[in-house]
Amino acid sequence: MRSRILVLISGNGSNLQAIINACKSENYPGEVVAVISNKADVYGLTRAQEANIDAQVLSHQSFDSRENYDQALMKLIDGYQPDLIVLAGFMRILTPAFVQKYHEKLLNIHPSLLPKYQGLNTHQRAIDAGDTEHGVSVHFVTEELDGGPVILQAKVPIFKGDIADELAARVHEQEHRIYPLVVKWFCQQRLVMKNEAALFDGNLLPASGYASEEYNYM
Ligand code: NHR
Ligand code: GAR
Repeated sequence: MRSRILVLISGNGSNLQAIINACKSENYPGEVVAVISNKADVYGLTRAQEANIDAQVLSHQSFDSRENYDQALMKLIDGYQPDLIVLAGFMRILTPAFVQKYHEKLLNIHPSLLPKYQGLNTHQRAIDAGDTEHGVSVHFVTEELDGGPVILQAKVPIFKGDIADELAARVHEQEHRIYPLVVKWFCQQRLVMKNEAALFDGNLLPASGYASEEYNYM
C-alpha cells in the first residue's frame, strides 16, 4: 500500500513538484492525495491540477484567529485521511492543537542549516553574517518553530558576491534532491519520530541528521 501524502503550500510549489515527480516512479512508496494552499492563485495549485491531484485553497484571510483557521484546515485534511503531511513552502505558523493532532506525521523543509537561521529571510541573513556555507534542512515539525528534530541536511557554498536569489537557487536544487528522499524513508517507515527525536532504521539520528553524501532516491 502506498502511503497517502498531503502537501501544504503557499507558493510556487517546486518542492511539491519534486515529490510529485518522485511518486511517478513505479516503486515509490507514496502518492500525493491532495494539495492545500493558504493562498489563492499560486503556481503550486496549477502543478497539482496538472498532475490530476485534488487542489484546495483555504485562505487564512477569511478566519478571525489562527486557532479557527487551523480547525478548518484540520477538517479539510481529515477528509483525505493522510498518512503524512508535508509542508513545502507553507508560510503559516501552525498552532499547538494542529501540531499535536498530526504529531509524528509532519515534515517541513527549511532553507538553512538548522539550528542556524530559524524563521524567515534565511538566505540574506546567511550572506549578511559572512557565512561561507549555507543549506537546507528537512525536519519533523514540533510546536517549537523550526525546532523539531533534523532528519537530513544538504550544504551549499556561499560564493563571494552572491546575492540572495542566486543562493536561494543553489539551495533549491538541493531541496529537490533531499525532500523526495526523506518522504520516501517516512513512507517506508524507516524514518519515525519517537519522544521528539528522529529515528532511522531504529537508530537515533545525530543533531544534523542523516549524514550520507548519497542523495539518490531512485
Ligand atoms: N509550525 C510549527 N508549529 N512548527 C514549525 O516548525 C513550523 C510551523 C509552520 C511552518 C515552516 C517554517 C519555515 O520553514 C513552518 C514550520 C512560516 C513562518 C512565519 O513566520 C515561520 C517559519 C516557517 C513558516 N509565518 C508568518 C506567520 O505569521 C507569515 C509569513 C508570511 O505569510 O509571509 O504565520 O521557515
Ligand atoms: C523553499 O525554499 C522552502 O525551503 C522555503 O520556501 C521555499 C518554497 O519553495 N520554505 C520556507 O521558507 C518556509 N518558511 P517552493 O514553493 O518552490 O517549494
